Amino acid sequence: MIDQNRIAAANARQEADLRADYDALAHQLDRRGVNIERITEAVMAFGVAVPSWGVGTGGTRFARFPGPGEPRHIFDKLEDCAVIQDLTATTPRVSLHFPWDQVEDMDGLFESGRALGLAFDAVNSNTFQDHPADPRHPLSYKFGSLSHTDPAVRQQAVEHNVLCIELGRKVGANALTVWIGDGSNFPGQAHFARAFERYVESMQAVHGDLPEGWKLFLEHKIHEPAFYSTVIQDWGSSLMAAQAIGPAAHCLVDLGHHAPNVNIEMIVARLAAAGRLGGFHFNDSKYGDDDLDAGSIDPFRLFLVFNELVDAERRGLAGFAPAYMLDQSHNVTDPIESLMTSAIEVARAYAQALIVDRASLDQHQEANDVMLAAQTLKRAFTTDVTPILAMARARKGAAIDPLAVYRASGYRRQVAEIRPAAKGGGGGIV
Ligand SMILES: [Mn+2]
Repeated sequence: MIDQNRIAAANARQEADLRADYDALAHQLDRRGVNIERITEAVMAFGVAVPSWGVGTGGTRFARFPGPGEPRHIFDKLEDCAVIQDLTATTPRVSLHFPWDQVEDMDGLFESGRALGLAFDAVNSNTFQDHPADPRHPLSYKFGSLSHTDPAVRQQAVEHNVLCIELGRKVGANALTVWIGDGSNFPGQAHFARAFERYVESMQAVHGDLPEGWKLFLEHKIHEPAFYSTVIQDWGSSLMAAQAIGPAAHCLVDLGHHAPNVNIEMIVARLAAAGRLGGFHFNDSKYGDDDLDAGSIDPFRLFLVFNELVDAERRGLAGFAPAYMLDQSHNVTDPIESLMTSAIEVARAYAQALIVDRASLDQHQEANDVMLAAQTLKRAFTTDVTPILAMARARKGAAIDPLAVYRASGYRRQVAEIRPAAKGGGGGIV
């Protein structure tokens, strides 16, 4: 954790400058009919969950270069997550992944989180790799899991998901995210329709085990690890599956899981209209990757996604309550620094979307005034909302400049003395 006095001392040095910038922005927004306090309050209430696996150094298929002080287990991971929350006040929840984060004493895990000021978000199952150490997993997922041709493998995968629900209940989670690696690498390898039917049937069994109030998130991905076809490839497959599985099934949009140039903001609008938008995994991508820091490549797209979310919220769509999470792999940066930066970038997109002049946008759209409609969005996107984000953090006791306070704290150096250096080597999803 980061010493509160350290944060307060750093903030005291920057407070006057922030106040001046904030007041200047308040005047500018006021002229546009926007009350800055309303935006700041909304940003203060905004949160995005951090994935437990995100605080470890990731890798590519080719290699992994571990950083110093890598977390050894979930308790170390929680400490790193607490640092992110201490400094940004934007990441109050952690998303666990099983079996990676499974411990004997799940109640103790819940308490450890609480002591650090953290709660738990959706839990994630893992049937994209084998679990050789687990006697409940004698069968291999090499050729699929929930959609496998062998009913015994499907049953094993269903039971793992049911176990994840049980573990999630112990830490106060209320959603299960299911991403499968099922698919094919060769034309002809799999029967598209039958594989999809088997997936739906398996997921119906998982759905039947959901506790009251829980949601089941279906995460689609266009490719990888299967490179020819995946069973839940796109939002269409995801929506079809969710509608067939049951009312608690919702589609989860991972920004990096689409083909390049796909209009993700429109997918968001469609899923919201269908009442099946479950939530997000935020990250960014340039080519076929899906793990770069949120807003690092295409911040305009992130803004356009939030523009649809704010619009859906404003229209009061029934049951609209998407879950927000980061899902990134940090190969060349300190994961804590990347996650802090990404959380702030996601909050930035939200704040920018909140200042869109929606009455004008509606008017320009109805009048087919293309240029003014486009400029209405651009005007919000090009507004520097940094003072709003910093003020929201400062009011919650977090840092005006999280990165500077983190580096000055020496946290990474301190944990590197306690945590043994991790070995590098081969690639693989981490
Ligand atoms: Mn994801």
